[in-house]
Amino acid sequence: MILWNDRIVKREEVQIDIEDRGYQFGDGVYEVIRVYHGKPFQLDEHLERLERSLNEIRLALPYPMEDFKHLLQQLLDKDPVTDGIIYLQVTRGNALRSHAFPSEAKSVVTAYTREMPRPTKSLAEGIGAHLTNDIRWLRCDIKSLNLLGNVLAKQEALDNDCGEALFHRGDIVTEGSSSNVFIKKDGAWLTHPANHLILNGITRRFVMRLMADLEMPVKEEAFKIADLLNADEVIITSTTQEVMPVVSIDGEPVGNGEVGEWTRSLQNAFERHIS
Ligand code: PSZ
Repeated sequence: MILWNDRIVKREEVQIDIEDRGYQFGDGVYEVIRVYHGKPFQLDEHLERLERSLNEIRLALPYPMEDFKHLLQQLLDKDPVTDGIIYLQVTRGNALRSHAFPSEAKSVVTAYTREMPRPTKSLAEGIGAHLTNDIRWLRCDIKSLNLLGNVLAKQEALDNDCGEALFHRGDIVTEGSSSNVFIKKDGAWLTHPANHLILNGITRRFVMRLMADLEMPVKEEAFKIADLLNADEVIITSTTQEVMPVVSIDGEPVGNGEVGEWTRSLQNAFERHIS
């Protein structure tokens, strides 16, 4: 089933126009919400970020956010998942192709649910990461449908037998292609400040609260490639990757190459919250 504007319909019934601006310009925003045991996780936080993304690109939902929240719950009731995701996107709608905002177009909303098991094997063993130049635009804080820079980086990581690409702008490490990154160095976690160069991840914020609970110092402070390569522990965080250990970077081990102690404590705390 698909939530299509204000109706929940069969997939075959959805009609997306070839002149939808999401299709032609990537003119829209999206969210991926985790579902654990059939219930959305951090739903309000995701909807708040959606509201922010919409405002930043001067787009509006066709109805109040509260109605959208109810529609998403109805979608989940009609198409339940145990451990999965809700994907949603909002585009600037259909109009004759022309860059400037159309005067008449109505925004188009779509959402669906999908089963997605937790990545338990990689969570236990960790993944390899690949450093790559951050070629994206300068509004990475907007969860925009334009993901070409992220797509190219992720493929480059996979081509190098790595699970994630880590972006750097000059000497500064920003974030992953679909995740935020933290390093543990000198007894504290460091992560890039939430400015225009990164997406302020819902998981990033949640994990920072876990760090505080566990009395692990955490600083939102830019760090360099050399700091990353010399870190004791490295993790990436995202809605689907949770607290994912990075155990090597371009083939070189992080620390002793094993999942670190602070990382394990964070993973345990994360599991307690979602179980
Ligand atoms: O299914 C997937 O692989 C997902 S679900 C969410 C993401 C990937 N990525 C979110 C993301 C991102 O795309 C960038 C560029 N930076 C950070 C993140 C992490 O954001 P949250 O924690 O909100 O998912």
